[in-house]
Amino acid sequence: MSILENYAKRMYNKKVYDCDNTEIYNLLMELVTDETAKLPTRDQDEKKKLYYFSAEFLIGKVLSNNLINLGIYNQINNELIANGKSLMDIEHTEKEPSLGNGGLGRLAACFVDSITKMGINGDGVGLNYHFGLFKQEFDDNQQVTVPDEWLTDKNWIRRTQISFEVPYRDFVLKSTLYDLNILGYKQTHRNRLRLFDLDSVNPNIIEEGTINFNKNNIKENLTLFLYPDDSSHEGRLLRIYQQYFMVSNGAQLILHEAKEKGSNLHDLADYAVIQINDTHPTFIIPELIRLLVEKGIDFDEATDIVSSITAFTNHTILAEALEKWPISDLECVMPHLVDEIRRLDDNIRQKYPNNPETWIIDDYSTVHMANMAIHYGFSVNGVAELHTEILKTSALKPFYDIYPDKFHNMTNGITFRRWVMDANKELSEYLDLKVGTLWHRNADLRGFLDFKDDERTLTKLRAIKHNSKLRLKKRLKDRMGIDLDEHSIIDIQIKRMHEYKRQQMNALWVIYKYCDIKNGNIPETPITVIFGGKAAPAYTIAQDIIHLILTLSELIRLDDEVAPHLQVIMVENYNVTYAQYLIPAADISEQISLASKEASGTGNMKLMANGALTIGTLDGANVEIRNEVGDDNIYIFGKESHEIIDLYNQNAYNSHEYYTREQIKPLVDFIISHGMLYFGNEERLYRLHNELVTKDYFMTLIDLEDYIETKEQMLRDYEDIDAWYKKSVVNIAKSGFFSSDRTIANYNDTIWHLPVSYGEE
Ligand code: 26Q
Repeated sequence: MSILENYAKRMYNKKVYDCDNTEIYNLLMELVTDETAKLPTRDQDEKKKLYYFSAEFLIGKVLSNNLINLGIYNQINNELIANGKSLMDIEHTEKEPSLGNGGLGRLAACFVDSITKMGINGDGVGLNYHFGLFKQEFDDNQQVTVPDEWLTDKNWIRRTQISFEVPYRDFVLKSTLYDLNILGYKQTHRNRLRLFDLDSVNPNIIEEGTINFNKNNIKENLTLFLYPDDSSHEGRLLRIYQQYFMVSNGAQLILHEAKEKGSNLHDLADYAVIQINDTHPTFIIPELIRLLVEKGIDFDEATDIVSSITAFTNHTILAEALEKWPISDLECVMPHLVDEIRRLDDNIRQKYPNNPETWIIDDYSTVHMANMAIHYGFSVNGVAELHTEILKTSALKPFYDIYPDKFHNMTNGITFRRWVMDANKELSEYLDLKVGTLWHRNADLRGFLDFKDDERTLTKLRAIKHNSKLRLKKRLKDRMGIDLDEHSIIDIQIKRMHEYKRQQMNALWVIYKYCDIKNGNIPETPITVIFGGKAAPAYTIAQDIIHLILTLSELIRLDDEVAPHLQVIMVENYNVTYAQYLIPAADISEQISLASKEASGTGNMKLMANGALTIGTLDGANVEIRNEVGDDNIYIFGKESHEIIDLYNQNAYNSHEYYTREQIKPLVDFIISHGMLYFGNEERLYRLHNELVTKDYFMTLIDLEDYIETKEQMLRDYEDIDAWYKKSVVNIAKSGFFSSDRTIANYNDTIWHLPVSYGEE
C-alpha cells in the first residue's frame, strides 16, 4: 500500500480517493510530522550554534514547502493527481502564519531555510503572536484593519516543556516555548523556530472586529499582535515589553542549552553566536550580561563575552526607523536593565569622549538601540553593496571611523526552493529540463543563457508566463471577483506601503496613461498594473496612497473608453501566499524607490528569478541586479543616491518647482479632479495632493518625467516579444547570485564560522 493510502486508512479508515481536502491536508500534516521526527537536530553533535533573533519570521504556508524540502513533493503530488485531488486546492485549508510585516521578516524566513539547507546548526528565535500582523480589508476604497486569526487548531507550531521566568518591574511572567521545525532541502537534520509565548494571553480583550485592545493589561495582551500601534505611549511601552520578553527568554535559552552541553559560561563563545535582525532584539546585550553577572561572572568579562558573540544587521537608513527609547520608558518596564545600560554608556563616553553622536544615551535621556548594538557587537552589516557603502560613508560614518573592521556587506538573498520551485512549478520543471537539477542546491542557472537565442525556449517561457497569469486570474476572480486580462502586460509593485517606495509615483504614471488613452493613444497591448501592500495603521499618508490607488482603479474600471486597455488592481491583504501567485505572473517588476532609501529589496530578486524585467532606480540591490544582467536587460531611471543625499544635505529639493512643470501639473492635479472626488474621499485626496505639492519629502516628482519616459520605452520594447523574452532569459539565468544560500555562506564565512554539512542527494 502506498504511504498516503496507509495514512488515509489509519486516520480515517478510507481510501485517499474518498477523503475530502481537509482530511487529506490532515493526513499530509501527519505524514510530514512523522518524517520530520526522523530528522535529529544538530545539538547532539555540535557545540556551537547560531541563534538568529528576529521580531518577525514571515514563513508563508508550510505544507508544500516541507514536502519539497523532504524531497517527496512530486511523489505525493502524482499520487494525489491519480486520485483526482489537487495539492493547490488542499493547501487552501492552511492559513499562512502571520508573523511578520515585510522584507525583514521574509528575509528571516529565507535565512532559516538556507541555514538548515547548508547544514548549519542554527535556530530562529522570536515570538508567537496570536494574531500577528493585521489582516487588510478594503471598504469604501480605504484600508480597514481586522485581526488575522491564523493560529487555528491545525498549525505547525508545537508546544514544548521549556519555560522561563521574565522579570518586569511589577511582576514576573512565565513563558512557554513553542517550536516550529525547519526542514532544509534534502537535509539529514532539522533546525527550529523557537517562538516564545505566554499562556495568559487573552483574545477576548480585543474589541469586536477591530485590532484595538487594552494596552495596559500586559499579562493578557503581550503576544496578541505584532507591532501594536506605536503612535501612543501605551503602544510603545508594549513594544518594549515584547522585545524584552523575546530577548530575556532567548538569552535564558542560550544559557540553558550551552550549560547542557557542558559550558562553564566563561567559554560561552564556543557555544553560541547571535545574529540580531535589526535593532529590535538589541536588549539581548544588556540582558545576557545581566544573566551572566547573576551567575557570578564579573561585569567586564560578561560584557566582553556578550560583545564577542553578538552581531547586528541594519536594514534601514531612514532616521525615523532607527529605534530609540526614552530611559523613563525602560524604567517603567525593566528598571534592572537601566543601570547596566548606563554603565555600558559610561564606558563609551570614557572611551570616545569626542564622539558624542555615538553615545548610547543622548542629552535627552534617550537610548539609541543601534549605537548599543554597534559598540557592543563584533559585526555590523548592511544588506546590499550600496546600502553598506551609505552606512559607512554617511548614516553610520562616526562608527565606521572607529571600527572600520566591524563593517561587512551581506547582500540579501531569497530561497529558490520557495520562490521558484514552490511558487512556479512549471518554470522550475522547464529549468530542470534545460540545465539539470543541480540548481535546486546551488541556484546556478547560468546554463540557461545558452538558450537565449533558441526560438522554442522563448515560446515556452511565454507559455509558462501565460499559465501563471491564468493561475493568478483564477485567484483574483475567487477572492475579489475581478477579471484579469491574461493577455495584458502585467506590471507589479508589491511591498509595504511607504512614501519612499513611491507607489504614488506609479499611480501618477497610471494617471498619465489614463489621460493618454483618453487622448486617443491606445496601447498596442493592454496593461494591468497590480499593487499589493499594507500600510501601518498610524501612517496616514500611506493610507491616502492606498486610497488614491483604489479610487483610480474604480474610476478606470467604470470608464468604457479606457477599461479595455488599462486596468488597475490593488489586491486585498497582500501576503506571502499572494506573492506566490503574483510573482510568476509578472512581466514588469516595479522597484522605484527614491535612490538611497531602499536598503536592499528582495521582491526585486524574486521577480527577476521568475523572468520579470525590472524598472528601477539605482537603489538597494537593484544596483547589483544591473551588474548581473547588464544595462540592456534592465530599465534604470532617476537620480542616483549621491545626488539625492546631496539634495537632503543642502535641503535643496523644492517639490513646487517640479509640480509647476507642464507634464507634471495636470497629473498631480488629477488627484483632486471632479472625477476622482466623485469616487474618492475629499480629505484623503486633498491631503495627498497638498503633500506632493508643498513637501514631497521622498521626492516623488523629481524622477516622474524620467520614469514615464522609461516605462514608455519598456512598453514599446514589449511589442518585440522575442527580444523581450531574451531579456527574460538573461534575468532568470543571472538570478542565482541572489540565492539566500549564497548570503548565508557569506555570513558564515565572515561572521559566524560554524561547520557546514551539505545533505545527501
Ligand atoms: C522601528 C521602530 C519602531 C517601530 C517599528 C520599527 C520597525 C519595524 C519594522 C522598523 C523597521 C521594520 C522593518 C523593516 C524592513 O522590513 N526593512 C526591509 O528589510 C529588507 C531585508 O533586508 C530590505 O530588503 C528592505 O529594503 C528593507 O526596507
